[in-house]
Amino acid sequence: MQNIVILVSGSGSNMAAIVRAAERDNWRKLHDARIAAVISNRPDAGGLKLAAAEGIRTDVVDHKRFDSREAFDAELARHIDAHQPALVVLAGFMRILTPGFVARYEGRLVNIHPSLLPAFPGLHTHQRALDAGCRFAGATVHQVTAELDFGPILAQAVVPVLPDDTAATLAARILTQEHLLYPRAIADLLPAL
Ligand code: NHR
Ligand code: GAR
Repeated sequence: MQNIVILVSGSGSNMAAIVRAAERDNWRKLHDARIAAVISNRPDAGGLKLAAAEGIRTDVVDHKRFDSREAFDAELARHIDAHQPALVVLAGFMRILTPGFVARYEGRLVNIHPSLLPAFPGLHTHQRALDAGCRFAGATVHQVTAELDFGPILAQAVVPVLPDDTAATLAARILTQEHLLYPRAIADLLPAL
């Protein structure tokens, strides 16, 4: 069985899209894969309730209880490794990960970032795309490496920027595409793991 562990920090809509795609497309039969657990660094993340409602195991490793990134990442890795994952998926996960953590999961750690990388790594991507006058924006699924939002690109989706867009309207248009893109990119990756 290929176990997938999903890390979230917020509302978890990408996580929910992956869970629904796994059910709809029967990843159990097709890829011998399942979503084994959803882990959040925030106890109040909406994604935890969504996952629990789907019958998925949930877990919290609160980064505020640790005084270094290394200590947080070590505890996070311990909770992840309990599920012996073939793949670790960042879905709106908001903590930068240490090089040691990234090395542990090399080749089986992926992220979705709400910009057309290599443009706009880091935070506040939608406002930065608007400020730059971009006519197109989008999302990127990439392998996670030690360098933030810089790992090999696996898939991208493009949306137009419309004249009256705000960061919020652009984010919503991109998020709709993320929900299609991320499950597809993961399904494409599973046979290679
Ligand atoms: N870690 C590594 N090593 N490499 C990547 O490519 C990573 C990563 C951790 C998270 C997601 C990423 C995104 O898609 C991601 C990619 C958080 C921050 C950030 O600045 C930046 C990028 C991403 C996620 N976080 C602040 C921090 O100090 C905290 C912000 C907050 O809590 O709201 O960790 O954009
Ligand atoms: C998504 O747009 C995701 O790409 C982005 O946050 C949103 C999370 O939504 N990720 C980052 O900005 C990572 N730094 P979700 O929790 O509903 O999936």
